[in-house]
Amino acid sequence: MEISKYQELANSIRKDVLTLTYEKKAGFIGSSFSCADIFAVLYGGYVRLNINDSEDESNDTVILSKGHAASAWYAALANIGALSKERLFEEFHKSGGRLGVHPKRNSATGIETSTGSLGQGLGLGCGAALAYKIKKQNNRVFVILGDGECNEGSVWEGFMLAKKYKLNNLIVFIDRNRLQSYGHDDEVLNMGEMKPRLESFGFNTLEIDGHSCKEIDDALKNAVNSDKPTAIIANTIKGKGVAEFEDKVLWHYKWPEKEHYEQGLKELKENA
Ligand SMILES: Cc1ncc(C[n+]2csc(CCOP(=O)(O)OP(=O)(O)O)c2C)c(N)n1
Repeated sequence: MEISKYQELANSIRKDVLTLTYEKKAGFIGSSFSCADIFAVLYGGYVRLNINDSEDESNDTVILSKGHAASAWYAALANIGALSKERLFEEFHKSGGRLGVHPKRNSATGIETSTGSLGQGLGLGCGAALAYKIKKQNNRVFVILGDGECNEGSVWEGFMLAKKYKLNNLIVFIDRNRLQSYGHDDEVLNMGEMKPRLESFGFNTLEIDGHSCKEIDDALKNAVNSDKPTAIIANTIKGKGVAEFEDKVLWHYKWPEKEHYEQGLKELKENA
């Protein structure tokens, strides 16, 4: 896909997330905007998914380990036709519905793993990648981690395991927005320089601007040809795309009011 198409897709994802969080008064807008460009390039160009068959053996596995950003995942799936927009807007955060604020296994085509409790996704991803190796299938596994999530020890067990089993079919994004739910990294628990750490864990490690679709695309081109597991440190801004939401701890939790919604749509339209 052309870079401009990825950018259009990212913009549509943000618009849908904005509308969802405004209408439903639910979801995590800052966290979802942070990884919108990553989702756009993944689904625009790399994830092999039969949108008509969630059981298709050739489907790749995507795990949103920072599960609270599910609205961005649903919006990405809706924008590639794997989930209808009607269902997206009808069922998100609806009592009895399956499109929860955190992703639930088998709730939509392409969602194989429930997440929400941080620190679980990489271990699950390693298991899936190892299973594909054992079954001699060439499917890939994409895991999206939060950087605050990387404070969890279980994440580092996953990084160790990936090297041991030579999981070059595993591609991990770290959404490095340096803001968690209670403050910035340096106020909570700073991960410091992640690149040398990940290299020392045996990863093909790339560091990019996580809002540049071109850099995300280049990193994925590199990753799919790597003989090692790949970690992509994507430097991002939480809430990226609407000035009011950017890099503010409040917008981890807050839902847009009418004025934020209208201003947000205006800015997203201007950037389209
Ligand atoms: C095990 C666990 N502990 C705490 C939480 C509550 N929680 C939800 S989001 C969040 C912050 C996550 O920060 P980060 O991983 O940096 O993701 P971001 O939203 O900034 O992209 C926390 C602590 C959780 N979901 N799971």
